[in-house]
Amino acid sequence: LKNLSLLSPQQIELAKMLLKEGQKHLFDDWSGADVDVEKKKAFFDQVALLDSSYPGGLASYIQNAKKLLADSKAGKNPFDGFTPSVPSGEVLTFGDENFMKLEEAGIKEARHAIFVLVAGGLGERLGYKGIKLALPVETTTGKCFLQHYIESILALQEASAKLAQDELLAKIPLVIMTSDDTHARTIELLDSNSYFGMESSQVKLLKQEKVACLSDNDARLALDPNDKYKIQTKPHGHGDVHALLYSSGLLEQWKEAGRRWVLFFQDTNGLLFKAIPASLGVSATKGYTVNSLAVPRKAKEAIGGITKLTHADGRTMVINVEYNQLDPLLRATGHPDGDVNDPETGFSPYPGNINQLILELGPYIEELKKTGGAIAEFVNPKYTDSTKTAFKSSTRLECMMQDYPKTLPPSSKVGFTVMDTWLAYAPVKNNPEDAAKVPKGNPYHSATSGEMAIYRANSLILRKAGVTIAEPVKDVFNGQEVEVWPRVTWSPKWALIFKDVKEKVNNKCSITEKSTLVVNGRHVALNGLNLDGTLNINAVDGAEVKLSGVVLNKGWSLEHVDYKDNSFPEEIRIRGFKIEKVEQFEVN
Ligand code: UGB
Repeated sequence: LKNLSLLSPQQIELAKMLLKEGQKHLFDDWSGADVDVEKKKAFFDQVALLDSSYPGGLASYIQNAKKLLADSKAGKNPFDGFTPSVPSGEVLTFGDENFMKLEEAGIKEARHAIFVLVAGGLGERLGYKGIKLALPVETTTGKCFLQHYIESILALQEASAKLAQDELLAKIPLVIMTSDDTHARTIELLDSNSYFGMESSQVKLLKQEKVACLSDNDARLALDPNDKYKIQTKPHGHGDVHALLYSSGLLEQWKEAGRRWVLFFQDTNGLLFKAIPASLGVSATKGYTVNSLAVPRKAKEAIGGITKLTHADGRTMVINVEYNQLDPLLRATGHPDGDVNDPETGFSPYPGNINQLILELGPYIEELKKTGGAIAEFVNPKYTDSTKTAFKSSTRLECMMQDYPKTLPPSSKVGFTVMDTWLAYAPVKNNPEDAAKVPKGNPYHSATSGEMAIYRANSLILRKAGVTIAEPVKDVFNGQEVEVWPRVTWSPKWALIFKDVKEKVNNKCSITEKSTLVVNGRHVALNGLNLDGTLNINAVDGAEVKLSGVVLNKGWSLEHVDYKDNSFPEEIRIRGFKIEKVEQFEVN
């Protein structure tokens, strides 16, 4: 290395650091100083990037890895000394007086919000090649997740500014965390759709970097099998979002501008914005510095459980325990059956984490100043045998955004809000084959169930507002039995909260099971409308539309599609049906 005149002083320091941290093997196959000069430069560029994108630098990463790998080898329990118990939080019932009050409080607060969408993950489990943000939420309108999210934030922005009669904070910022896997395609999706109506300056993209892979228990960095001048890298997890936000400097700017809440959310939950106003209302009225949104959880369901952990020394915290750790933790602490449903409710007593966090901005910044955004990490090596001396393939450190409360002082107000699953949570994560294998009664978390959940929620909300909605029928798509409700969709500007819906429909309306209703417009009132078929309403802003009477036509039907049938596009195959548009009534 000394002979390499190509090295800058900074690179020489990085080389020394690598040697000090036991990484000499990286250079074992390097040829003479004058060979592969460009590749060697690129190697040090990569090392510099790995160094600058990890809180504390690459040396810290290697040291943390050594410690976590030693703990893993020793079989150390990450919850050693802690006893789990069921925490208490806010349990909300959709549509009651308390819920509606919280929704209004949430709308009021929305103008102080910042939304942060973590979208660096690729849909590997889903078996979809594109970015998940580009997938349709439902195929009646075909709107993609990103469009739905942006339209929801814009509607919140407008409703909140109107309530406060204040334009000062009007533009709600949206941060999107991307990765090398999703960055370019996210920009392309935004650009080619004029940011779905949002001002481009409102959207900030922060790209997370991957971390170095580790090839053994000594945390020796793994080289790319095809390139001896490149370190192999893998994603570090959604926990990166905190360090990225901190180092961007954006949080301080927003705090100065009067913002108060940071709302984190995931890439494919089409129901989420139905739960946002009330949960933000809970944060504001309860003064929670951390508020996690949760849903009732079936035992062993593949979502984490929100758990109160009490240490032998008296410390307590309310934190997500991942589903693969909850069962062993319970068994080890006097619950021999582990993670099981409460026979009375049919659900696990531990609420399910849906990774929607609302953090109060001021305390969040204070905490990040202490930690630099570093989040408790874990490592999950797949060992070749029980001696745990070698790995089947390289591993890396990982981190999760919901582990943020782990470092908080005990005085912090950490709470959670439980809402019905039908209202709040329908992610699209599993491919058809895996979804079909989900134990009966547990949610599929597939493109099929994600779309059906939208129709179900909208139908149930209309029903609660007095509309007569037909009972759903059962059908099987891609091996998954689902309830098919009338295909009701509306744009967020039509209704954000239950009060909006109640004001725009009356109890003389009815919708049959075969029906499809698309409401796209602000002032559309359904006043004694009897729908048996498809009705598509598009109203420009300012138009006042009142609909009554009977709409009867052949409507739109769902045609089965097999996921193995390559003649259909991937986004159709993964849901197992296609909408056949036979006949509709359109109001423009
Ligand atoms: N993501 C990133 O932005 N970067 C990454 O490096 C990785 C992911 P997954 P996961 O709600 O159902 C979480 O892979 O991590 C984004 C919780 O840990 O879909 O397996 C990615 O783009 C779990 O407790 O989920 O499980 C996506 O938007 C439970 O709540 C998001 O992070 C579960 O979500 C989540 O990534 C759930």
